[in-house]
Parts: sequence; structure tokens; C-alpha cells
Amino acid sequence: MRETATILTAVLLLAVLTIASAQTSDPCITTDKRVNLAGDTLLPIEGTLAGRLREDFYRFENLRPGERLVLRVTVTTNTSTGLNTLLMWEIRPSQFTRIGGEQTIQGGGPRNYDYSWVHSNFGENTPTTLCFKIGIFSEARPAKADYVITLGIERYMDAGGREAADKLEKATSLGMLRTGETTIISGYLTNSSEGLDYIDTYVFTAVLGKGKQLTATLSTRPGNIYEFAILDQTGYGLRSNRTNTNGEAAVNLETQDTGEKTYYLRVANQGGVGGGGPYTITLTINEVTTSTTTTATTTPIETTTEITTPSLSRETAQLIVYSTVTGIAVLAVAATIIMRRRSQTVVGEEDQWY
Ligand SMILES: [Ca+2]
Repeated sequence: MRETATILTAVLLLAVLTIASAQTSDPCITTDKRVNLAGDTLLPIEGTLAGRLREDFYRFENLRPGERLVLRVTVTTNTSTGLNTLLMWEIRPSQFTRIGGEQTIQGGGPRNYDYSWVHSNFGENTPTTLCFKIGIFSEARPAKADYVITLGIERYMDAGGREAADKLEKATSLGMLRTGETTIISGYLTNSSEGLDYIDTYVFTAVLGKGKQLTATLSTRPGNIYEFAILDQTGYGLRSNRTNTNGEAAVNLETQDTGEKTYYLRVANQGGVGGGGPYTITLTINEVTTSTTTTATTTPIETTTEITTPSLSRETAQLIVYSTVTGIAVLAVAATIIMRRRSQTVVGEEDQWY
């Protein structure tokens, strides 16, 4: 028995050592070809692979939640050779998972290979690392491949200039919503091929009570299926809806409770299969009469453009617009725009919307 135990221990020890050495020799970890994506300028990277079997590994570090790394590698070969590329994401320290890549035969060129990945906020809002491999394999005779890697960063931030977390306890705060005021926020979800940004959460407080109604509307691209929910402070779903064919969803909430309560908003795209792209949420609390209640609950929104027209909101409601930057911007700084306007004729505003 003792001998068996000793052998088992030795085998286990060997296994542990093998795993440890595999990790420390992983070229995604050991490579000295490192780029800080949060640095100043992303310059093109030039390289050459020459021989029968050659590989280069790059570490692209500090991709922050809400940022998309756009990678193009342009390859020119001197003869027909096997070419492989692989982009991986460090799902946890020293553990990489495949995002994309190709194995092909290339003769001549130049030829472009394009990849991209959006990093998400899984609660801690921490940056991540991507690993990129390019290699050639030419059995018959040595080959040569010249390549240029160009990197770009696009930003897909949610309200407040950050990627909203997928967990309620890490939700982005919208502060307190007040009766008669309108809050507009915008955000972004990725589809399943772009990244893993499938759920955004927000939290706010509000005082409702008799005669008041909270109305939340969401709009996104037609064809997207986004689920939109209001939850109470315990995470219990109070109201939810799903976008219609126009990409719009609305939920209304009334309660007799007059205390200041915490509510969560959750936007989700069914694990990425409900489509991706920007969304806009409009939140209002109104004093309800019978007529406005009926109007608000039975008539769909006509267009989304009315919600976001600045001139409309400037004149009629307090409008808080948190930033969303969706254009290409190489290491751009997130722009946060906060506009506050005095509330005037909010009831008239509501009538125009519905
Ligand atoms: Ca998001």
C-alpha cells in the first residue's frame, strides 16, 4: 500500500510539474513581444518569419472593458506556404481561449487577415490580455513571410463612460430619479461573434407612490431582441418586456409605497443571439391621470429619433445624457457629456412622445 501511495504521489507531482512548466513556457506568457493597449500610440508592428516552421507570439495587454481591439495583419510571402493565425483571450491568468484564427495556404500577397474582440465588464471592470500568434509551415523548402500588424481601439462605453457590469451588485448608478424629469442613457451590447457583452445593469433610486408612474423605454436597432427589465432592490423582477420588431420596448411601474426605493435596470440580448449594437433608455416619473396612463400603456413609441433630439429635450425636460462613444478612436479618451436643463412642461413633452 505504501509503495502504491508513493508511486501515486510521484505521478501527481510529475503532473503538477508538467502543468507548471507548460504554463511558464507558454509563449503567450513568455513572449517579449508585448504591447500596452492603454499606452500612448499603437504603431504598426512589422515582422518576418523565415524558415520551414516559424512562429511569433504577441501579447496585447490592458484591453479595458468596453474597448474593442481591431487587429489587421497584412502578410506577403515569397512562395506558397502554410500560414496560420490565432487570436486568443486570457480568460483567467495563464489560461487562454480562442477568439479567431485561420489556417491557410498563401502564395504571394499581400493578403489581409482581420480580427476583433470587445472586452466586457464581468463585475470587477478589469482589463484583459489578448495573445496573437502568426506562423508559417513550409515542409518542402524554407519560406519567408513579411507581415505588418496594425492595431486599433474602438470604444463602446455605456452610461457614465464605462462598460456596465453584468451583475446587479456592480450596476452603474444613475442616481435618484425625480418626478417630472427625464433621464436618457445609452449603452451597447455585443452579439455573440463580437464579444461577451450580453448584459448591462444600472441602479437608481426613486420615490413613487400613489399617482406616480415610472416609465422606462428602450430602443435599439430593428431586428435586435433585447430584454429589458426593472427589478427591485433584492433583484426580484418587477416588470420586463422584450423589444418589438421596431427594436422598442417599454415598461411601466407603479407602486403605493412612498419611500425612496432602489431599483435595477437590466438590458440583455439572450447571450448574444438577440443581436448587438447600441441602445437608448429613457426614464421618466410622471404624475399620472387616467388619460395619460392609458396613453402611455397602449400606444407604442413612434420613432426613436424623437427621444434623442437635443432641441426637444432642451426645451422641455431635464435631460441627463451620459456618454456613449461608438466611433473608431485609437485610444480615445471617453467623452462624458452631462447636460442638465430645467424642467418646464413635462406633461406636454410626454404627449408628444406617445
Ligand atoms: Ca455594455
